[in-house]
Amino acid sequence: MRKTSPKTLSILGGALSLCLATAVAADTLQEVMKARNLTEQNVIAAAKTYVPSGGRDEFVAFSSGGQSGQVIVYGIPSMRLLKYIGVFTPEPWQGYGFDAESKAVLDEGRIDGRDITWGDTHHPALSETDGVYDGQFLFINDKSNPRIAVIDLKDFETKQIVVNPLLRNEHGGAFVTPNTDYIIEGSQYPTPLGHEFAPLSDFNEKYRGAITYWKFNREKGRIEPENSFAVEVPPYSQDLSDAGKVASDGWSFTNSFCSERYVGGIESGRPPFEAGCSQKDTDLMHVINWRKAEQLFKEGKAKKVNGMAVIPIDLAAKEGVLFLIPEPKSPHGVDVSPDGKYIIVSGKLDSHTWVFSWDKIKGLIDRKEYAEKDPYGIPVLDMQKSLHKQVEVGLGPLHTQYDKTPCVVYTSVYVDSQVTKWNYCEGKVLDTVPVHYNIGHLMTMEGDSREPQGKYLVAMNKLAIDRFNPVGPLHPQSHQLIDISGPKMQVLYDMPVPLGEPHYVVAIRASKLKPEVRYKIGTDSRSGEQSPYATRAGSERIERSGKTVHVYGTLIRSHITPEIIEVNEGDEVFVHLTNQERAQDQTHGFTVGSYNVNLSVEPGKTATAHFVADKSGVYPYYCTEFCSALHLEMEGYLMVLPKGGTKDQAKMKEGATYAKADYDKQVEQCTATQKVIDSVVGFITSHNYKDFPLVVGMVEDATDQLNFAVGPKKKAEDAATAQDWQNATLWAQQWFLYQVKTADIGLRAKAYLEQNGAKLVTVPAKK
Ligand code: K7E
Ligand code: CUA
Repeated sequence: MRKTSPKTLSILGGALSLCLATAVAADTLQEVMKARNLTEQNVIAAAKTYVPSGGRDEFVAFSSGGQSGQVIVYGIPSMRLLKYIGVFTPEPWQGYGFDAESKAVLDEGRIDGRDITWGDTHHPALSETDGVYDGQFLFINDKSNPRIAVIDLKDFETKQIVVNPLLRNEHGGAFVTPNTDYIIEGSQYPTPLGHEFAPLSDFNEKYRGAITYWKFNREKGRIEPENSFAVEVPPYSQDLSDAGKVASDGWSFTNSFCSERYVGGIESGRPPFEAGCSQKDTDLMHVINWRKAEQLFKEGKAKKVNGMAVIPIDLAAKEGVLFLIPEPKSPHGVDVSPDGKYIIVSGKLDSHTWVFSWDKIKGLIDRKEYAEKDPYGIPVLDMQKSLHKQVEVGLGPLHTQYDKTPCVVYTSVYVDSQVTKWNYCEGKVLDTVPVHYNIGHLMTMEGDSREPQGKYLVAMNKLAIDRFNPVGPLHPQSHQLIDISGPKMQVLYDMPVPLGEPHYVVAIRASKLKPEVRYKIGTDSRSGEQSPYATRAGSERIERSGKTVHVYGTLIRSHITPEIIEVNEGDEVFVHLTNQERAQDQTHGFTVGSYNVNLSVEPGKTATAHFVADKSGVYPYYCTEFCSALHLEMEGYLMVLPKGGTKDQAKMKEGATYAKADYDKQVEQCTATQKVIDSVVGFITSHNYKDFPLVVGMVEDATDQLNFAVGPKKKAEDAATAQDWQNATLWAQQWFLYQVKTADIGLRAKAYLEQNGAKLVTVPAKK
């Protein structure tokens, strides 16, 4: 017969009294609104963004981290921060830039032999399959130091950084072609290509831009520089890019903002750049047939510049690779429609947004109907003949994103601080909403893919004056969430972003992301390969050869093996640590103070700390993640012996503190704990726990922990037989610790089952 245990009763009683207490203490909605001075609109906005405790967001956003050189991950609609991903900048929590493996990734981003430990990240791009986000990879550019990084969304880690060997800076990246064959990176400020010098007097002749098409190998998850190429372009100061899709697949578009080719010199009395770069009424959009350029590259017709294949301007012009079209003055943003039939460009100094028609452009190109040639011999198409519509959307329009509803778009309007919703097919404005303040990019859910999802829009505002609690002259950035599901846009939430100036964000339906929770044991997470230093429990060792010391160690709740490491002053030390855990979220850290060492070793991962022990002394090391009740005891000593020191300085004297009575007491405790474990196991196995994958994982973990207790138990009993009460007591203590870990996980699993309505399947066996 099944009886409700007294323990269950007391838990039930606790829950009941909690309910009653809530009912008594809670205010009504009206009272809360009054006390907090909230309007009905506010409450509706709150309800639209609120995700209850334990709930999930519908979309996951990847935001550029601006000058932080990182990527910020947050959920939509809750705007809750989920992660920072270290990309161009060391990120201590993830050990990124602190373990030898990630240092190798950051080293790929060195320029001219110099470490570049930050990045000006602007545009993240998600990998696409057939123009639709597939959730596999994320790419992001560094504007200041022309680089592209590859982040694998299996573990949200940066795997590769490539440096553009042609450019000194860029802006039109990262944008992917519809099957992620190429990642586009366009130049910004013109320079001589290939990192060369040329005097400014040769600006028109020697200074250039280049649109680079980095080949991406999806199987390897890496960019292949040897299979990548660039198209040389005039010194027009290229800005943003976008890849054509569907109708315009095989083409890409890049705008420019200083086709005047003006060079300032304010200090010598010349009018500044800003004046000279806005003389003309129009700038020039670059239209590039990258498929044709790829063919020329494969035929060996590209020339090599600093190791990169480049299609020169004259070849590009002759072979129908490169065309120009006048576009609104000082544009910022070129956005291809989901069907690829329209290209929308906004001029910062024009209140109109221009809609170009791909059909018209393609017709002009096919008929070789050119208005003129630019000074470099590039065919220029007639503006009016390429245009579909010009629409007045407000002062200082910048970027455009697409809605789920065909023909509907949203444009950020910088000077007017607003988002304008409009119909580009018919050319009419539908709605506007103020944002706070001076919006740069904006982003709709999957809004730059072939299948925009509508629903929400994020406005990335440059200025946050008066929006948040003041924190000094450097204000946070402001991301505003806007509901776009109805005919009228509604601002729902202001999120301060305190980590650099994010420029662009992309958001993907959360269900498309399938990140892993653990690594295969011994994985070098930065390369994705099995680490040559992977170490299994039981094979930990310290190997020396001359002045080099390799420590092969393991981490598991709650100890680091080895616990004493002895080296000589001046030794080069490698500490390779493998986390033996299979349980979710059981990350261990590792630091050696004063040596700038900090690792993050997630379950299954192998990471290496590398340093020269150049100062003798005693250096405690420890785990930096609060991983378990005995976390503080997850410690050890690095003994750096002074020159000329003797070996036994790291030896310990054994004391004999414990007697038989201590041992017996410890064993008694172990026996009592085992009873608790048995009852928890009884509860779990009598329920349908196998229907709960999370609990299955916990049960595996608990079983592991209990199996670990077997060895210490045997050692304790052997020592007791030999009447070595000191070691018998200590090993019995270790046996107990594994039991505690087992019970801890078991109780968590039990609570989860209770809270999630697990059903009784068998009657627990009577003990
Ligand atoms: Cu894509 Cu800031 Cu509009 Cu760069 S952005 S500047
Ligand atoms: Cu491992 Cu704390």
